[in-house]
Amino acid sequence: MKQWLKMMRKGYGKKLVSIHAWNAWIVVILAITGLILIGGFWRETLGIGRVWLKWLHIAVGIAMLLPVVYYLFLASKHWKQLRNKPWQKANTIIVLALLIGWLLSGIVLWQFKLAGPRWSNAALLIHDLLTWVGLPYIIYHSITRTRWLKDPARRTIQTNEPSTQKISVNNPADSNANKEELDTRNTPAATSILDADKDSGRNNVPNMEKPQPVYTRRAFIRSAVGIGLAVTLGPTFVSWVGKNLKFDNSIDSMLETDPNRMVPLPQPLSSSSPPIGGGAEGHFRVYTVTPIPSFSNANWSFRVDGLVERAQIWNWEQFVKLARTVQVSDFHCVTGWSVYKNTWEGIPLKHFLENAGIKPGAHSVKFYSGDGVYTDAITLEQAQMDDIMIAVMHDGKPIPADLGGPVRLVIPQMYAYKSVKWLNRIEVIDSEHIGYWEERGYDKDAWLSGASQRFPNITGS
Ligand SMILES: Nc1nc2c(c(=O)[nH]1)N[C@H]1C(S)=C(S)[C@@H](COP(=O)(O)O)O[C@H]1N2
Ligand SMILES: [Mo]
Repeated sequence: MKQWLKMMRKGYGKKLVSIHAWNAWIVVILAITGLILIGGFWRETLGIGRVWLKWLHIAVGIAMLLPVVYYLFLASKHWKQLRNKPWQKANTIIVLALLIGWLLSGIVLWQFKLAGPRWSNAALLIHDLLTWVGLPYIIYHSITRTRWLKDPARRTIQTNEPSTQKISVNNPADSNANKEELDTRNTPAATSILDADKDSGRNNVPNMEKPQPVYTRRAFIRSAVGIGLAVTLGPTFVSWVGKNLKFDNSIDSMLETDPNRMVPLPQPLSSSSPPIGGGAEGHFRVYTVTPIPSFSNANWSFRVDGLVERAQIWNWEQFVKLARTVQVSDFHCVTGWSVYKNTWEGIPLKHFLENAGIKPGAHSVKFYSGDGVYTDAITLEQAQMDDIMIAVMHDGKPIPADLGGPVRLVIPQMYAYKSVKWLNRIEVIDSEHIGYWEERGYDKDAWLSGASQRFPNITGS
């Protein structure tokens, strides 16, 4: 074991440098892929490419274990070397904590089905927070270190040979300029590095330090970080902060600035206001593949048509008069966030289908969004689940445009990409229909893990 550790630590300084370089590249790849994954802007452009990108992000994320674990073997030695450098110590701790935090929360996100919604929700928040705190920190670190690295004698990690070090220590001009470095060299830790290097037998030949290839470092930072940031970080950061850090009353503030102009507003049933169980827990991330559409009585209608006996169309005044029911359900996005205990008030899908009368030959029920782009579908059999709701209210209030108002679909037994926002048409069709995200690689059946217990004869188990 001791022998093996010694092996691991051979050429300690050079190893640290290459671990650092590897790790830097890994972080750059993770940052770029991760930011593209979060960024709403790229969702539509990428389509199924986004699924590949997610796997790349996961694979590279796991690969990050290698430099991190390797570093831990060298850590005690590095630590001694840093003993008089509190800032660099702090930096090392911060970076390690970030990497380990990203790794652990990333593993939970990767295995979100195993972890369950509560864990993955927490992991997602941690993963994002670490990103918005950690990434600027790391960028700052790289940029400040670039300048600092121009002077090889001031490096934290010493790769140069002892003979060179001795010369520079004895050079008064140099030692004045690099007082910080002097301290390190005089510590026992520095001596032990010399010993280790002697073991390796490379020191017999005095070896002058080569000038550091600073340009690679600078090019690295300029190109990789610069491009990555410009393209992704700016706009994504602003919108992430805007949408996800409004923790309290975010729905209320959405309603205050709601672009929808529906008259009259729906009035909640008593079981919906106050909401059953105290209201929703968690917050919705506003997802949309189009700009958020807005509606008024003049441009809003709702229709049920296709393979039905009685096709029908409602305007808003008629639609708000339809009898509604109330239900409480959880809402799960397939990317790992959830909102629990939503009190939805609306019309069960079953009512619309029963009133319209299904014609023979019908196979699926297709849902259209008023954004003109998004659609999805479920089979006629799946449409029999009595908790599928055409929702008009959430927690006793109108649904804001951001969350799909004035009317959105809610399918509690499936992932939320089935829950079409700005729903304005239900069509009964004779074949299956591949929905917006299914076309881009998502599962056609979006069952949640518990669905087969709740609807055994529909989920087929
Ligand atoms: N019209 C439309 N409906 C949509 C989407 C969308 O982009 N456009 N995204 C779906 C996805 S993937 C999720 S997770 C939920 C998000 O709902 P929210 O934006 O209200 O949080 O809406 C679903 N319905
Ligand atoms: Mo989603």
